[in-house]
Amino acid sequence: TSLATSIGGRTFDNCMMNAAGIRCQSKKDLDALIASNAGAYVTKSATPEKRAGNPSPRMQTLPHGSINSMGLPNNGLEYYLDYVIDDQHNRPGTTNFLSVAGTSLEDNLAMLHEIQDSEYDGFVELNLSCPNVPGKPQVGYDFDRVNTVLDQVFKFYTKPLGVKLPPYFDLVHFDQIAEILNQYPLTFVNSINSIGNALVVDPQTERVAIRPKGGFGGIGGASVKPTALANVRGLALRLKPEIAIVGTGGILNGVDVFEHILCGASMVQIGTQFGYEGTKIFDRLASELREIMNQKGYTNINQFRGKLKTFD
Ligand code: RRO
Repeated sequence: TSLATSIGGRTFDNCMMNAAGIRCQSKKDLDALIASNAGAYVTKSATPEKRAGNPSPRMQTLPHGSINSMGLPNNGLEYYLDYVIDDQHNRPGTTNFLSVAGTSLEDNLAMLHEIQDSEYDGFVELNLSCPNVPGKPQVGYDFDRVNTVLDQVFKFYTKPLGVKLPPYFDLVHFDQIAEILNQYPLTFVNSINSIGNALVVDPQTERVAIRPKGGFGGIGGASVKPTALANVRGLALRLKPEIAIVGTGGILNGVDVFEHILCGASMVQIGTQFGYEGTKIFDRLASELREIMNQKGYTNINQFRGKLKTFD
């Protein structure tokens, strides 16, 4: 039973990996992902320079997931670009994901120019959906802005690129974002980032759960799975077939992975639950997904990817 997948002509021996932000900020974190059974890794979203992020406490465990307002703490683009290029030399033929999240169009273009001019030949995941930088809106909710960003990027960028999107909640928004994305030579889209600007209240202390932004933060984990599946499915039905879908959100077990793939995901990413379990989660998820596939008589994921049934 194979868990292999392919995106943009690159193959991966396992369709599961970490989600950006979780246990991928340091070289030590990334080394652990390389040593694991994950099919690839994505780096913590980078800005041009190192950032400390928001004040703590900035993440809290919840009964059904997590809330965070990390505020883009990262070691700066050069740190991650050096790492992925080194890895490319050490393990030729493997593809990984370098995440970038400029807080302005200028920063995104400057970083992508640097990547374009480098030796790096892996995937870039352009994060258009960070909900947690005070004063900076989520680009993915401003459709004209998404169009402007991609128009500027593809004027010079020729390497494989995908975008990380926020969750959408209206079918008209699926139509509108897909119409824009379909105009560009994107390799993949990744849905979803956390459900932004939620509020968790502790009735005991009568206080919010995290310090930044008065307690407002992004929700991940089990409670976001139906929203994540809707976004994966909604985009799978609307995007041109050359654009692969990376499914992220609410994956705790092999059944969740199976559901994301049924909805159209070619690769899945695990955030909150990977944070809780560490790299051994990839062994557990692989054996759980294999068991489901074996029961159903599937020998590879393409036999059921995107084949979700509806009534009528
Ligand atoms: O660092 C963060 O606060 C963060 C980012 Br960049 C993101 O894209 N999604 C998220 O939940 N947190």
